[in-house]
Amino acid sequence: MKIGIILGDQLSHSLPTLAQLNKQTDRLVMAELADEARYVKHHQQKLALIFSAMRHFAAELRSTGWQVDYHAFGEHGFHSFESLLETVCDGAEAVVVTHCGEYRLQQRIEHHWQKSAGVPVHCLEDSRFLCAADFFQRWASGKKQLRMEFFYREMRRHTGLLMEGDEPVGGQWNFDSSNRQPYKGKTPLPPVLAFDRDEIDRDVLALVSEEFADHIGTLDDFQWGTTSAQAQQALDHFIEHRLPHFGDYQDAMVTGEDTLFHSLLSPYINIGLLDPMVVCQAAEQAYFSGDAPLNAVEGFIRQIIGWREYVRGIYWLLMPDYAKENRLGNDRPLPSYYWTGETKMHCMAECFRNTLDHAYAHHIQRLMVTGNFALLLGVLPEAICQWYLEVYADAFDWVELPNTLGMVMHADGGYLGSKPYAASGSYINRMSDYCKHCQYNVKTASEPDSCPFNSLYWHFVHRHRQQFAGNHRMRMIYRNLERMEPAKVDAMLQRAERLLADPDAL
Ligand code: FAD
Ligand code: DLZ
Ligand code: SF4
Repeated sequence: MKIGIILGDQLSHSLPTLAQLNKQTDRLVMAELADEARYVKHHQQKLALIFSAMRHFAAELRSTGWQVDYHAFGEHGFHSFESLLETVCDGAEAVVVTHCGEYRLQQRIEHHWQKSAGVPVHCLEDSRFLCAADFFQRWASGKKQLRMEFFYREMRRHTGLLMEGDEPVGGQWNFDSSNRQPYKGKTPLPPVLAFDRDEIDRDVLALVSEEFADHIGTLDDFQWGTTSAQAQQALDHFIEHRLPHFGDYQDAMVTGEDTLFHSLLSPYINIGLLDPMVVCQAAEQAYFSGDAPLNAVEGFIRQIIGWREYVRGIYWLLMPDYAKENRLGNDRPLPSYYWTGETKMHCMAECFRNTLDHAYAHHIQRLMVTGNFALLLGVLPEAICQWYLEVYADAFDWVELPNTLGMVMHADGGYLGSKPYAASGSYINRMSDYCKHCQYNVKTASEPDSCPFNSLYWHFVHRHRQQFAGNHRMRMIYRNLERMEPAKVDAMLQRAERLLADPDAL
């Protein structure tokens, strides 16, 4: 008899562990563990999603004939996988597990599990990704800097998505330049998708509110699907109501509109309830049937077969050293409003509200508002990485870390992206209505009520001159700084210094 351990983000019927085992003779083990639930203080909705989806998945497995031992939180004495293995492996000949998404836990699987289990542990490659780790290594080897765009083209060829022979459909690989419209309210927003809650959901919500009340966020507006059928409903809903406008408004932000035309599919894909290729094929089909335009479908598919696979490749290529990178030498703590949401900066307050209420923020909110601000401030990468890992329902180390440390903080020296995504308030003003509702003035930089992003942006550019002046993509920015009147530059830098002395006051 073999034991298959299924982790909380391995909720796929196509999981290699299942293919390797025999329903009749082997047993599956799943456990809600204190060490996993508490090693960072995950948002309450993230915990509820993972536990409820795990319980539903165990029930689905049982209904298809698997023998599953499920250990619910508080109903067993194991705090870690090691203590679980010490007990559940009696009489087993081996343990089977699929490669974990996190370096921390994978290390434990490789170096500690066998000792605890007392039998061999077989770790299988995770076939649910579209790019195998060794393919990425071959592609990356010998390159000083990696560029997502070239990796993405390889992935288009590899998957055949939106391809006509060896050529991209529409004659162009990337339609990003058509995906930068602000949202002015002309296109109606998509209808809301709500899921019925069952007893499993109710039990888990009660458990999380009792046991994890000290974790960030609330459960009041828990809207995530927790079964593979609900995840499929979310996909269908996205394809019909959101995908047609996904491209146009991909970078837009609007007060009170927390999702716009984004898919909200990342948690389902990351925990295994949806297969990334199935998601992309559904989007591709919408293009071929004339239900969604090419800029939307290409933009969406690029996020999944491009960015998602690219950051995973980088993670496994560079861990564990990657997590320690801090090439800009940042050391500031995270201001308290990252936890409370209470700040006068309206753009930040909106992103924090979405984060606290839904364990969600869309990409531009993460990258250009809360991330950009942490970059401009010079926050210690480790602190901001931990925050992103805790607060989002879709956050797992393999995807969160390269996005935060590489894309947002540029702490890897530009290995992941060629230039930092630093921006002043003008970018936020162009892409949103936030500045209209803000106490700060986005048009000025050195007055007492000036937008903090403005002076901090120029302070960032000025203090990192040595790192970035030679970067051809930043040449124009340094030219602009040089052309400014010295008195104006001084006033901006002085204002930035005052803000940096007490960022919590903003
Ligand atoms: P959509 O805008 O609808 O995009 C479609 C899909 O593309 C997503 O569901 C996701 O699977 C994929 N995708 C898009 N962008 C990325 C990206 N940069 N990296 C990987 N996949 C991408 N995504 C996570 O899944 N988990 C994280 O922990 C995470 N942390 C992030 C931290 C920071 C600082 C930043 C800037 C981005 C992070 N992202 C993360 C990427 C992205 O913001 C989310 O995938 C996206 O916002 C999820 O919402 P959605 O499903 O509505 O996405
Ligand atoms: C994130 C998470 C949480 C919160 N809880 C559990 C759990 O109780 N049991 C479990 O098997 N997995 C959990 N996970 C996921 C793992 O901590 C880990 O992040 C992923 O397996 C990494 O790929
Ligand atoms: Fe944000 Fe500045 Fe605009 Fe206020 S003025 S919303 S702080 S960008």
